[in-house]
Amino acid sequence: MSVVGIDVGFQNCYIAVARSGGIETVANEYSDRCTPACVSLASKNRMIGNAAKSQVITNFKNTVHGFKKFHGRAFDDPLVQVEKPKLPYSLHKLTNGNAGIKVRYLDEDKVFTVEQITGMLLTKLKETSESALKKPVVDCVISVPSFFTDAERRSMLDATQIAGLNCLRLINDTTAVALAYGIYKQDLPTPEERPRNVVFVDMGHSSFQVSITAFHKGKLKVLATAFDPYLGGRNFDEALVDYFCEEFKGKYKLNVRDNPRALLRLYQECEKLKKLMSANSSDLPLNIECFMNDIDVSSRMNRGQFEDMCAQYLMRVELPVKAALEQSKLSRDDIYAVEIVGGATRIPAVKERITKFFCKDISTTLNADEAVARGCALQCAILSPAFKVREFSITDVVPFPITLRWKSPTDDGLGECEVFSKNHAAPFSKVITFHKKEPFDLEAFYSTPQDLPYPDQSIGRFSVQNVVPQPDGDSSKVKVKVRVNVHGIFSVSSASLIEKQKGEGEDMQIDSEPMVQNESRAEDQVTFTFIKVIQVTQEGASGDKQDPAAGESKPKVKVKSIDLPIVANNIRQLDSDVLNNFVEYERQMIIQDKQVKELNDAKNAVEEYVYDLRDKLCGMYEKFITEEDSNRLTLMLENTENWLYEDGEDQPKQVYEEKLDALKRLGQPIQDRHREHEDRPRAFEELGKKL
Ligand code: ATP
Ligand code: K
Ligand code: MG
Repeated sequence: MSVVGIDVGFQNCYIAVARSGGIETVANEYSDRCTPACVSLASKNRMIGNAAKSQVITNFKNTVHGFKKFHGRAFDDPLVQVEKPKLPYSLHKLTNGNAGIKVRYLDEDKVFTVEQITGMLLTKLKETSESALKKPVVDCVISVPSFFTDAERRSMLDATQIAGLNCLRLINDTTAVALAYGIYKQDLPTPEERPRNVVFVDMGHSSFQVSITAFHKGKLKVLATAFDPYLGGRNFDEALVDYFCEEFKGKYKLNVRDNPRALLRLYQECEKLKKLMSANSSDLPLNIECFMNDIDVSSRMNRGQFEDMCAQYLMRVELPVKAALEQSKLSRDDIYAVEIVGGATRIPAVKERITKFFCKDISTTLNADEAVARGCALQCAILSPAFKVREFSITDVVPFPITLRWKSPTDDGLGECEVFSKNHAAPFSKVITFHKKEPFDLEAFYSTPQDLPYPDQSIGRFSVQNVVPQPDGDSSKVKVKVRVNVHGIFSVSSASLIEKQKGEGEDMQIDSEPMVQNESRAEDQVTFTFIKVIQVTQEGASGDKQDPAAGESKPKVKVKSIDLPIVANNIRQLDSDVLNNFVEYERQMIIQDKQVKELNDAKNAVEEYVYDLRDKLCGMYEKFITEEDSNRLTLMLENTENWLYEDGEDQPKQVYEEKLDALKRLGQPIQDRHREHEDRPRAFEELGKKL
């Protein structure tokens, strides 16, 4: 079993693994610990990560980035519609209404779902972790923004399946950071002491998240989360891009927005400039050669100007921070530390706003780029039975309140009840008791659409089937378990009918259950989950909730519990058939990429051998070959080089392998003569030593 944590960022992905007794972030084949969230489709293969990023401008129509926000979204979703005109690649409406990504792949038009694109990215991240750990990787923990709704989380889980990963937990970005912060701390308060309250702030490329977490020895409890899902580093890039587009329109008569390549280059240069301005408050140049229509452009900018033009974004920094503090019901004095992570918190003005709000210096003890991935790996280690790690319990929160509404065909009215309030502890299960004579539907939805960064408040419909009246015609008691699971996903997870048995008593004894039960289940190993019993009578259609503990005790009767099937509907998730096809297709693409890589490697090996041998013929091998043979071989190498660019450009792997063998047959004897010559004095030397 592997211990792997993956931070799937909007722009940057990081991987951490458990290795040699600790948690380490790992580098990819480019010795880069950051893998860009970028996938480029081409006529023979795919490029993913760094290789794809280098295609952003050259192959812009088929190089996909900035797709994380499309998870679980319909094509007509307002957010998708806002993003669409800004993308260099095309979006396409899928038959199920979802947003698909249209590209040219293997010389054909192809539409991929966002789950498939993220699946490709995850395939790459999986391979990188496999080469770091030198073993297959399946189990992992992956981070998502704390404001992701059910549909977005389900979509992310589908993507992990497509990549052949088993995600043990989708953990919220800021919770992962809190874990990375707390688990190594030796001086956390004991259970009797007041908690240590820490604020975690993460501003990435696309979003801004804040959480307030209370720490005790061996545990953390998230008290509140707040966010601005639309504020991140890219807003600051866009402000610069807007500014220079305007400037270049006047100064050079260039319409940059009409030229996708130029626009993409401007984005890249503006991002670099933005980063430079974080370290430097003086005037800085922006120069781009051959920018558009063969024109070189140049301009200048300084931090003061930049902050002025970004005032509208900087103003928004305080809002989630303030909201989180209010929700936590803490005062500024209760805050022990403010820890910041995420690339965009390096912007001095962003840091200033946070410092000013808390009247406190912010700490940067965590690695701003790697803390999320490290937290994910730690969570994976905790969940892994094969890995010993300090006990640490994590209690997260429900970001948006969830309401359940019920109806059965002959019910006169609807009933509803908020089952999870905002910032309710998660994962968490509750049992709700209904009194019903027939099957009924439960409709789950987010209670506050105005606070939801998602256009559809519905979560799904759950039909509780096979409900029948008691033999005497009375309503049956139906216990329904609802839960927010480790991934932060809501479901009606089980239902059972409690059948009256012939016993001494006439009434079922329904009220003597403890109101709160401890329950620990395999999938919630991290924390004990409380089951709270809410009693909802059939008249509960009017919304009444009874406190079962208040019921008078009755004589005990035998009861039999029958499991009831639940059919989930209207859940925004891929069908299992579709998902299986995607899994299979991803496998084929992996094979295809591997074949292309092997082919390229075979071709490169020929080229390398040509260069290497040619160099040596005029150098170290000179004495070991006649001039005539050397000339003939040099000519042959030259021919091979030309062939590689002409007829040999696109040949099967075997042809390159044969070519290499043929060259080696000529090169090897020279190499052997050279080696023999080199070894001879050494052999004498060693003989001399022995004598
Ligand atoms: P998200 O969390 O929104 O999914 P992400 O995790 O990919 O996105 P990060 O890697 O945390 O984002 O941060 C990337 C952002 O940080 C980019 O906008 C980048 O330009 C910005 N950034 C990185 N370094 C600096 C710097 N020195 N100054 C200003 N901005 C920076
Ligand atoms: K990241
Ligand atoms: Mg991030």
